[in-house]
Amino acid sequence: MSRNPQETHLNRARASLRQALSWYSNLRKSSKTASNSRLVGLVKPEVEMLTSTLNKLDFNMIRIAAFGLVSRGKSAVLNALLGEKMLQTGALNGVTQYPRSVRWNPGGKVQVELIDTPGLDEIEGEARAKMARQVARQADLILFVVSGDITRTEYRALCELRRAQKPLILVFNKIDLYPDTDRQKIYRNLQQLGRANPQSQPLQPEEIVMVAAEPAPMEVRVEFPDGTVDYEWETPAPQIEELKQVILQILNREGRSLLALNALIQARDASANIAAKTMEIRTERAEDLIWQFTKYKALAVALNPIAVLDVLGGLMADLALIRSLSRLYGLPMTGYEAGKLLKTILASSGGLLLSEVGSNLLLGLNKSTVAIASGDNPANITGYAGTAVTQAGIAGYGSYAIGKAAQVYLEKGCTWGELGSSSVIAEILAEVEPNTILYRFRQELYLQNRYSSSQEN
Ligand SMILES: Nc1nc2c(ncn2[C@@H]2O[C@H](COP(=O)(O)OP(=O)(O)OP(=O)(O)O)[C@@H](O)[C@H]2O)c(=O)[nH]1
Ligand SMILES: [Mg+2]
Repeated sequence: MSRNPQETHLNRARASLRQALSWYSNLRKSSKTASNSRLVGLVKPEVEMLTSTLNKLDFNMIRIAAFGLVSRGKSAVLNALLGEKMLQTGALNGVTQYPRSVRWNPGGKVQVELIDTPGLDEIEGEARAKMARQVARQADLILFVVSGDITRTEYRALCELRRAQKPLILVFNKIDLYPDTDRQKIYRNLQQLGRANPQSQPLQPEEIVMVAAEPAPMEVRVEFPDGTVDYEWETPAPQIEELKQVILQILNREGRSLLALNALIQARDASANIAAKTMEIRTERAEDLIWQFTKYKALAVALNPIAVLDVLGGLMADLALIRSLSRLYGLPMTGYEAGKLLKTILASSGGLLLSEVGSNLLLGLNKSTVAIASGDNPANITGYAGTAVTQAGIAGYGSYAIGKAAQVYLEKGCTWGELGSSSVIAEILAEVEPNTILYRFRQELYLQNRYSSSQEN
């Protein structure tokens, strides 16, 4: 690892995105058929997304979005961080109607963009909630703002973000409204949130920060020297310092790794979408191709009297099928997929070999000798035909299975090769230091995987 792992992560992410882009721009050049230009149109949003994500990496700008239900104080929290009232706040629900971003200079080298979003639970504002979700998807770090015990909608949104692998800080705002004991109780409840779910850890103390972004004015009793008493309204200063420190620490320790990770997650999702769209549009032609290969291979195996040539010929046909399929889809065929596929091929050739051995035992003759010896003896001819049909069936089925396996691997595995986004994500997560958001994240993923694999068993 280089002296600065964060720089390495950024460089790996850049390389991965460049590779993905070059693959998919080849798609555009590969053929000029009508279905191809339709496909290019279909995957345009993903390709554009990859391009803009790559550009963002070069700017080194970390995007932090405030996210949550209406009136929790999202805008107020961002104002408090900025130290001035740049974003409108108010008691009515739905003050913020569109996402808005402001630059924040917290000191140090990192550039930060703070993004304010509309409330998630906008009444008659499904479109606004959708906007908020889109912003959240692109953010590198989320400030999830709540102002007390959380509601079901908040809990769901929180789970959704965790599933989407979003690093977040739970900001408990408006603490000025709660007496200390209530505040501690709510804090403990928030911490236990994760526990409700067997695949989740409880939130760590560093992941929950209590603030009062825009404390309500308080009536204070003022006693004058002459004994008269008066009451005045005073607005307490915001309590935001702890949140600022937590953010600064995250930015310094892992800001660039977060940037890299987020770019890779977006690239992974974009690649998966591209693969799915490609598969969909090419299904019919792929099915034809697989069927043709299946027929030819079955025929070749049935007609070929020499056992070893059966297996070799079958193997060649399978490899050719995979190559044709990956060309048809225009999807990257990485070593990872090729390796997995090879196993499938060997298993299928194994089937062929076994049938060869099995029929030899059964008939006491191999197909080659039956062919030679059959002459004009009708019984022998039937023997030959029976063996050949079984073998051809197995070979044909093998081809079919391989064609199907190739489809699945091309679709699911296109991000797992050398420099594939999923591989680089795994690499980065394997290297993160303890006591970072990413480290906790990795534990979370580990738990999730363990949970889902125990569910499958
Ligand atoms: N008491 C108290 N009130 C707060 C605090 N922070 C914000 N508020 C008040 O809560 C209300 C909502 O604050 P906003 O910042 O507008 O909330 P928002 O989440 O941006 O709301 P929308 O944009 O409508 O979704 C305003 O009246 C704020 O004055 C706080 O720390 N304490
Ligand atoms: Mg707002």
